[in-house]
Amino acid sequence: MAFQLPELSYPLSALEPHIDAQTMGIHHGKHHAAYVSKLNAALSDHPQLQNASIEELCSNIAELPESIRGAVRNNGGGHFNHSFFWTSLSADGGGSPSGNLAAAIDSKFGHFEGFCEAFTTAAQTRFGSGWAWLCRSADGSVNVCSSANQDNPWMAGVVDCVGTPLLGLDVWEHAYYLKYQNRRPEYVDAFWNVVDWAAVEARFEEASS
Ligand code: MN3
Repeated sequence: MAFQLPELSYPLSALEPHIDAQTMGIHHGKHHAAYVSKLNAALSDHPQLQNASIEELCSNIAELPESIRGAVRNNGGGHFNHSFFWTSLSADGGGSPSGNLAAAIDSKFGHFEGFCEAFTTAAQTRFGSGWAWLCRSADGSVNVCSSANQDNPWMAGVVDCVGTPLLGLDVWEHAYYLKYQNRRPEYVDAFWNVVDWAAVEARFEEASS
């Protein structure tokens, strides 16, 4: 089939104690896997769409046949978002960014702590299920936003987020409930310890080139 569940580049327990192995196993092996299989099912009668990248599918949601638009929005969004999330995290993560990304963050938010505060607010105030994002705008500046469900910043015109996603945080309960139950703020605090800033900086540089 067109899309496949990507392997994690680290063991399920790598992000302990911040994100626990049981959550990682279910999140990747069950939730993400289900988005991939439902996306493939939605595209099964549309071979011309099976060679598109997941970013292209997300970017063209509004042009997709109506019969599969909702399924691709939810499950294609879910596939992109989770693939992106896994590669935003590292056992050696945490700290803060450097270089051009750090400069863009300082320019927008005053300092790194100002960015963390804005991102945390976006994550905490997203009602129900969704994602918080750091994006790069076309002018090279960065911004923070959040999206509902499995929407993402590639879905221009469909969501309020603007730009190329650099960092995303899953705030669905399935991402934290086993360890943190209803305590989303503790999960968001823990997330900062596993952010792979080298990966986020590389995305910023790629979007800038
Ligand atoms: Mn999730």
